[in-house]
Amino acid sequence: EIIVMATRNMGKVREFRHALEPLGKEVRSLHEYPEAPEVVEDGRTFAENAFKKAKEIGDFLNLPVISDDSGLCVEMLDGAPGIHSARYAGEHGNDAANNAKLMDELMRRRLGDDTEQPLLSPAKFVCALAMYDPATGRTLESEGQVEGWITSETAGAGGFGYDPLFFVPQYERTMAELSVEEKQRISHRGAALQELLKKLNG
Ligand code: ITT
Ligand code: NA
Repeated sequence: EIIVMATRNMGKVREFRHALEPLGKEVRSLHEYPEAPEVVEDGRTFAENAFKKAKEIGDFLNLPVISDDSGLCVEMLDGAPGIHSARYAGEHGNDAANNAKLMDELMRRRLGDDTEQPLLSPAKFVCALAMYDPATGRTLESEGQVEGWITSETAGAGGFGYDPLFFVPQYERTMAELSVEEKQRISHRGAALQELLKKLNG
């Protein structure tokens, strides 16, 4: 069975493949549908943006799709970058620039603070998923979160996005130091996907 993920983010696609292929699903992304439109993400929440992506892409392709809208919320930055995570530094999907900007903002807040704490701020990743079938008009939605800390030094080469700066207390490593399997077990995306599959099958 084919599942179309309404995303162009290959980091996300890798994680969905890892979770869904063992269930006998073939995961396609928008790289296989280059004619699909660019969806304007002007919602106020992850869930609104996820729904918008699923609806517009599903109606365009006339296929059932799942979309993912996700991001990083940093406590000391009042929840930023949040729904703007993909273009925090200005250029969409430039992970290196986004990570540099995050360090910059947190270091600015730390000025005058003489402690040399490697853990700079509590933070969480959030993932909203929406599954939409244009044949029935039916939508299923789910959301997952994972809490951790932003560290002052990047570590690891796995994952994508802010993973090298996101310290996971449970593993005492950054998200980028985890295998896909380990990340899946504790991540916002893993949790959201489990919830979506439960709704789909129950
Ligand atoms: P699509 O809209 O095509 O799915 P996108 O990358 O633009 O791709 P989003 O608008 O949902 O997707 O932005 C998600 C951003 O949040 C992503 O680019 C990362 O910077 C960050 N992010 C989300 N999940 C993450 C994860 O598991 N690890 C690290 N960073 C993540
Ligand atoms: Na978004």
